[in-house]
Amino acid sequence: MLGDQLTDTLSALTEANPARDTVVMAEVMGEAASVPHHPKKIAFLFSAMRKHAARLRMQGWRVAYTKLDDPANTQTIPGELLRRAAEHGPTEVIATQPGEWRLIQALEDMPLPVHQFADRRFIAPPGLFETWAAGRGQLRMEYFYRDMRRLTGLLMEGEKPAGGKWNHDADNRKPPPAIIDYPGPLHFTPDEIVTDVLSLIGSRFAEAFGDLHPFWFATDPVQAQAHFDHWLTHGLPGFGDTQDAMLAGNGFMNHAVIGLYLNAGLLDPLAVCQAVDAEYRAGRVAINAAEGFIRQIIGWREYMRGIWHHEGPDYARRNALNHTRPLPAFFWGAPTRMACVGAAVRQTREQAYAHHIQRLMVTGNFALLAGIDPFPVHEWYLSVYADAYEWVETPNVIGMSQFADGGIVASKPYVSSGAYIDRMSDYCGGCAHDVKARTGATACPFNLLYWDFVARHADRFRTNPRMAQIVRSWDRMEKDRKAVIRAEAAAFLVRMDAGETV
Ligand code: FAD
Ligand code: DLZ
Ligand code: SF4
Repeated sequence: MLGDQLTDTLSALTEANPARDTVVMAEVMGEAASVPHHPKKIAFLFSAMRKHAARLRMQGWRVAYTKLDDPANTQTIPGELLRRAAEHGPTEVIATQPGEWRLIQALEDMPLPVHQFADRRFIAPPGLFETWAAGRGQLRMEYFYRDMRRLTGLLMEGEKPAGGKWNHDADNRKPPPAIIDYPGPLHFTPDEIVTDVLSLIGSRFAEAFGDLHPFWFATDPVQAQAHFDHWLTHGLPGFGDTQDAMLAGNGFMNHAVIGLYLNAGLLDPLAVCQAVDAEYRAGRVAINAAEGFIRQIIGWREYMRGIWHHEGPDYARRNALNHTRPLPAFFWGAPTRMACVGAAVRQTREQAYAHHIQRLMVTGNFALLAGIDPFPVHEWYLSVYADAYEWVETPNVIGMSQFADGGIVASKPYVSSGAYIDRMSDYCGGCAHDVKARTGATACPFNLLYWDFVARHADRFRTNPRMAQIVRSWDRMEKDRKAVIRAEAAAFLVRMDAGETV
């Protein structure tokens, strides 16, 4: 049972027999250091794993649990399975398919029979996405989502969508209000188990990017549910209205901050959607809040799982736009003069969290505009967020954010100039760059790089219906102005690559 498989109804458990089988769980450097995970993420997983092991024992399971600092620890998942196999003499391993191709392969390569059962913790039954995708030219989330609404009955009135239309996203793109009522996620004081884990992680991962303290995450299903209930009452009502907005002084806005709990198995995706559906039906929240949230889970989350599985192991290495620039040091906390990027990275370092628009339209947007190699971008996202696992992170980064899959997930690249960030946040007021300046010494880098990106990829995007108009604007721009933009963008990138503070 892996660190993100902490669910009582996990397929490997329902296939197993407590009178015969041993549950193997292991804290290993092979996973903890597979990428430089944020210390809060490792502390969260190890705490939740230890508590889950204790619960399983109470339920009558025999659990062989390896702590990270156990001298006998082989420090890999296959190594621990083999060590436990030698101790307990089993004939086979029963597993739930991991959410990372590297581990699926490692289990397949074991010198023991390993049965990898489908992960049934998703709302779509195994195989549904493949059936839906078969024979389709384009795999657009919106159509998959509508089928998921029909399948689950969530926000449905008979055959029709509640509120009269399927998608209320147009109501969820408002600039930030001056005040957010929601006080943010519930904080949990570390208990004895968590405190032990924190001292282990503090000593073993002291050099890693990310602040371990203060540590406030929920680490068991009861706490995760208490946090979700708190958000349902206080956060959900404003979720739609503030969904895309960003404030320098509020990293969480009305977001649910449940990705880490859903992905590790502490919350159930269908149950959280049913709770939101009930709030809407009781008249306590507007349709744009309820629909906006439910779409993220039964739409985007399920669709991303399907894409990851459908596209296979080479997906993380896609690079449709042939971007090759190394990831700048400011992604790892080096100073930057860009207030928006600085705020998103700082919050990521402090909380192992940034909300969707910060990930997509600040850090992701910058990486795409600057032509950064998508593979290190993918490794960065996989490392720094507490909710990041390959199955959900790669379709979001390689597909949605970096357009590196050539347009499977996104019908156009998610790029914008500084104007979008200015409209949706209060970052620009405190920035050394001038968001209104398109060229010149003070020009916002997003403005320069936006047109440079359009120019570099004009041939590819001229035939894209959603990009053609922008390419035409570039084509029509005066020659001298184009030359200035391209020269200034190039000079910016040279300074950035040289490690200057930009
Ligand atoms: P909320 O905004 O409150 O949304 C509720 C839930 O909806 C989330 O917890 C999540 O389970 C689901 N959801 C929302 N958007 C998406 C999406 N695009 N894909 C899948 N599920 C979604 N999400 C991850 O779970 N893990 C990742 O590693 C991850 N990497 C991302 C990288 C990039 C570049 C981008 C643009 C998005 C990424 N996302 C990822 C999606 C999304 O940003 C996070 O799910 C969300 O920010 C988590 O915070 P929350 O729980 O407060 O979400
Ligand atoms: C992310 C992670 C980390 C940091 N550590 C462990 C670990 O020590 N033991 C474990 O079983 N799982 C860990 N995980 C989660 C796995 O990396 C995850 O199961 C795969 O990436 C598939 O999603
Ligand atoms: Fe970001 Fe540009 Fe605004 Fe500065 S001016 S915060 S770099 S968008």
